[in-house]
Amino acid sequence: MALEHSPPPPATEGRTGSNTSLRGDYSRADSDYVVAQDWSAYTAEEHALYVRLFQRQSRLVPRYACTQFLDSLARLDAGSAIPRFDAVSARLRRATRWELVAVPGLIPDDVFFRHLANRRFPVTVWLRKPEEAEYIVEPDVFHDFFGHVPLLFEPVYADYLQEYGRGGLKALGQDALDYLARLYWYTIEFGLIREGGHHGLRAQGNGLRAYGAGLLSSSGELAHCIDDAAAQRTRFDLLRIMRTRYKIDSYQPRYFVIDSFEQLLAETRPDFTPLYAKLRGLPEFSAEEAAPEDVPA
Ligand code: HBI
Ligand code: FE
Repeated sequence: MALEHSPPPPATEGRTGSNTSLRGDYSRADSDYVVAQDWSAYTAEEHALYVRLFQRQSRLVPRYACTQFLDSLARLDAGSAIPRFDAVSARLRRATRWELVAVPGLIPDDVFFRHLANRRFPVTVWLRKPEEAEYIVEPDVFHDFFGHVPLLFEPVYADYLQEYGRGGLKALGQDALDYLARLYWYTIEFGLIREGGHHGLRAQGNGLRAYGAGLLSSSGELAHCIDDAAAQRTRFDLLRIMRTRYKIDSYQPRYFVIDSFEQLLAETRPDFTPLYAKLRGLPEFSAEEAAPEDVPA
């Protein structure tokens, strides 16, 4: 079934602004907002820009990205052109039973969650313009592919993302989307991990690494989140995260740090219903505000 109009902007806080129109072509999307990638329609200029973005980030990630991301990226060998989603899907299915689906851009929350709950990751088909090389608001193919896809090869992370999708579907029925969207933001998009655990020190740095896609695909924030002393880094705390608003138009003032993907998965498996009930009685934090119980990470 073809849609006749663009989707309603997802109802998460600020993710797509208010009613600003989305940039993709939704006219050919099916009822799950899936489109054909139409790989042959990318221009030589688009492939060249993608390669430029890929090379820029590839120089940064060895210092700043988590080990699992680096291992997957090396094996993906996806830096010579905009990747063909079908080819990557075939490999993903074998590795973690995930696959990629092509989408026109941001899609409604319920559709997005249903894809994740079924181990399908929506990847935007279009690429940013050259003048947006440094910064873009909506996700494009570079953000979605470079930032999100490598970790789908990591079995525990892959399970976490599916659990997140299931949780999202539940949250919609409980009027708890704002809480759950913050978990997405502070883990899947802007999460940090302390490799070797909070008590162990690694030879280089402190083992502090990025695993969030918004960081991994960013030219500036990737170094900032690890190196800048002004960035606040707080130990992962589900309740604290769900109480914390976020910024979409600047670097994050605060990052939450996990010890392992196992920790993330274990904390996300339980039913959040009691947590949501508790949250409704608690005040929220602004993005920059510190809480007395914060544990520095
Ligand atoms: N659509 N394509 C796409 N990518 C997203 O990250 C996305 C979305 N729709 C909704 C959505 N995210 C939110 O529900 C989450 O950020 C919570
Ligand atoms: Fe993203």
